[in-house]
Amino acid sequence: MKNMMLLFILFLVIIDMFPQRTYADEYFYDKNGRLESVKSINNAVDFYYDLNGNLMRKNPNGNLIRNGDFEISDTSSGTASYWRTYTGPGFQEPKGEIETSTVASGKQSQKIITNGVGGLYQDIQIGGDTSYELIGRIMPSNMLNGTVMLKVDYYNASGNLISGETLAEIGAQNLWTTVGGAIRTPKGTLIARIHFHVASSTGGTLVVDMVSMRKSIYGNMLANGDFEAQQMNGVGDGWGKYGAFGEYQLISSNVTSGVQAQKLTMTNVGGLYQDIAVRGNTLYDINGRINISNLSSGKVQLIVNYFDISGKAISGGILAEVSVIDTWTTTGGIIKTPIGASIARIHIQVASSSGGTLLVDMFTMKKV
Ligand SMILES: [Ca+2]
Ligand SMILES: [Ca+2]
Repeated sequence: MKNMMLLFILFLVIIDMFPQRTYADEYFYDKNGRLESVKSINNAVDFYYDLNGNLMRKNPNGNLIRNGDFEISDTSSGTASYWRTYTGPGFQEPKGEIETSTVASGKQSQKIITNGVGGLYQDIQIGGDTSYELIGRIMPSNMLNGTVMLKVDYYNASGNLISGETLAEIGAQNLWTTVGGAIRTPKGTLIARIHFHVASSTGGTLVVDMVSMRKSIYGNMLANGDFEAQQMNGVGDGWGKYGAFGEYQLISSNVTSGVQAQKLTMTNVGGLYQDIAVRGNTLYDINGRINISNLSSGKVQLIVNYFDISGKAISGGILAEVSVIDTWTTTGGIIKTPIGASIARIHIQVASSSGGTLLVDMFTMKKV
């Protein structure tokens, strides 16, 4: 009897290390009590509201990650709901903190502080032999060595590891970088374990936010390229401002995808940018739509600059230019990253000292 009991306890301990399964629909609400998402096994529906709170759109291909924006947490834990830090041989369990000053979306992000190799994960129940796009925004700091990775491990119905892959790896610190891209789950996959992994022998600090995973055969690597997600200071989540003082606003009157587009009213040279983790010597296709309403001189340019694993600038240049007025124009092209590139910084820039006004929407980047 005693032995049976011991076996049972051992069984429980082992089971706890296996990927977690979910069984029922889960309902997620925003801070205003509006239904934001309904998630079930390998399925999610997201709900979008206009600035007045009216339901504008349902997206049946919603985000499969639970609490991917880290807005849900309880005060007793430093790790946001649905996320876990890892323990076990070879790992240093990180200290989790809910971060409220350095965020990429909403009011919270997840900070982890490690003394060695360790990280944060979530298990997602999904389908095998299926294509998804998985992206997140990360900001490493206080690392003396090593890198930060986005890794995915695939488990079968018995909880056995089938295979794993590293989707992105960066070493640049104190910058928000979008990491991720397309994945195809191996046959027999029931659970994908999504890791944000600090691969540093002395550890470091990592802030994570805006994690999403959707069914997709396209595999867009940009965060919020369609400017549908919420905003901070008028700029769509995931994007940064630079250059001249300008006005930034998300508008819903003249859009080319979904219900929102980004409006820029610049008084001099400047615009929007986003840093994306890339591999060196690799082809990517970058495309987006631009609608210029006012530009007295110069062009609107798409510029890509490259940085190495330590964050040092390598090279860069203009990918495309637009000057057509009052027309949604698709612009972009294929880039080949230089050898050693780790980050591509994409700028959408008004290249005119007299400024200009334009709308931006539907930006995508994918591996060719
Ligand atoms: Ca957030
Ligand atoms: Ca849009």
